Amino acid sequence: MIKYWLIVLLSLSGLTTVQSQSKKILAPEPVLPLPTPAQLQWHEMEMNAFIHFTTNTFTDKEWGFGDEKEAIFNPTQVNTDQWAKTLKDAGFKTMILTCKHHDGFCLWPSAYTEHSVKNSPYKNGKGDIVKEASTAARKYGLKFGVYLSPWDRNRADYGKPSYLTYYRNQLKELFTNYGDVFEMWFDGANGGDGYYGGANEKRQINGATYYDWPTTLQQIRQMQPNVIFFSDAGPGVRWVGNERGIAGETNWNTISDDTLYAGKAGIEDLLGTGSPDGKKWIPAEVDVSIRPGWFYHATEDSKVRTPENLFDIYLTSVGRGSTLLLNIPPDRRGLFHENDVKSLQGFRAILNKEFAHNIALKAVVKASNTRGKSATFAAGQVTDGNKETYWATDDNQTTASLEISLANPATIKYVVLQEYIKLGQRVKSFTVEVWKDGSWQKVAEATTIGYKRILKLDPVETSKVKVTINDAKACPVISAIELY
Ligand code: FUL
Repeated sequence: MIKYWLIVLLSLSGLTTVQSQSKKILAPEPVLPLPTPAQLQWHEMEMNAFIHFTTNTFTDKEWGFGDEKEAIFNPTQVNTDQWAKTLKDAGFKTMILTCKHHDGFCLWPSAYTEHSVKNSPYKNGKGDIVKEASTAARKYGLKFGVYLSPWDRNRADYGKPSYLTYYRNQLKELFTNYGDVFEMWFDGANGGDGYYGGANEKRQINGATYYDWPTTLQQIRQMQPNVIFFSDAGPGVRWVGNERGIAGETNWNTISDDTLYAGKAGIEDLLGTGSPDGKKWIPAEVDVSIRPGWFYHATEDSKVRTPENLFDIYLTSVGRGSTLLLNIPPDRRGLFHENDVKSLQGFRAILNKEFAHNIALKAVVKASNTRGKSATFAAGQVTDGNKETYWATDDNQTTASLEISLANPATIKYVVLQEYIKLGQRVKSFTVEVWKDGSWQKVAEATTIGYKRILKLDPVETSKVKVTINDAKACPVISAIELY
């Protein structure tokens, strides 16, 4: 009787193991480290947008010196709904705004400086771009993120301890007055010449110690516990090491933070690839601009990335297990320029066309090994259209293959794979073959999968596709394979 109640209690509490006929087969042990729930959410978003807007938009600079007059910030047709709607329609999930760039001009009426929109002609000093952008983001179902440049070329006390108080006070304003902040972006540019309240000099700070980041992050977490921190070193997400839109072909979400710190030279490759034995889950974020510059310059109206180029970037970012952070800078009117909007629409059209129909959905799949021969971990879980179910092998099995049989022969251009990263990132290498002219022919070979991997093939007609995991840190755990 006692035993019976124990079993009932266990099953009610959800502690029961997975059932396979009469035998219980346990799910694989996780491979550490694991993503936090907020990081998981970040992975699932796939495409986020950056918005660079400040006095630079009006001075044609990329890095304002800090001596720009507030009067030059004069956009006459700001329409943050246009930003948000354009982004939403293109499939973006977040809007991260440069609330303050290196020049120090604040897009909101901060109580701690005169160098802000409140002294500009914009809405006669009554405007607040941070409020307008965050409100529009929410209206269109986008999350909101903030960029607050640590380097401030306007502030007289930049480099002194009092500047930290100023910086933290501003974070307090941003994290308490504008609703939920999904991501906080700390760029790595630091120190150098600037206006500095009229000093007009060069100031160097020690990037590793001056900002006392642990204290700042703790203060932010007290206001908003789930915010994702971006910096070269994380701790939420890391820089990918370049601004060209390219993640490593091998891309581990894991890295050890003692190999990193903001501004450390020569680690670009490591940032792109991560390390298989990394002690922390700090995935790479691919930040890149739709134009050559981060800010709007009329001379670059003809240099907006084409839809095809944006799609290539999608493949080298999202398609390599990363998240794309694409910058679209508003122009002097305060609108996304027509060329940028057109390009984003074209990009969306390509995505819709290329990934219109998953040929593998509900297809029959056979595995060379299935964990405990359990239906719960069976091969068919990769084609069931549900990311929460997965195929897994027995614990000692780090090599295994899946054979997908299509109902009718079809031409395949893309293979999309996903690992069930809630149990850690595992796959080190895999191969894709297709059945052609009576034999298996290799069409692709790659290393990591992670949250998502997209392989572009030379289009090939086939009725069977075989994916072989050649090596993994532990038994593979694959939640999806799609064919397009
Ligand atoms: C860098 C900055 O220096 C650039 O101006 C831009 O904001 C880029 C996204 O981050 O650190």
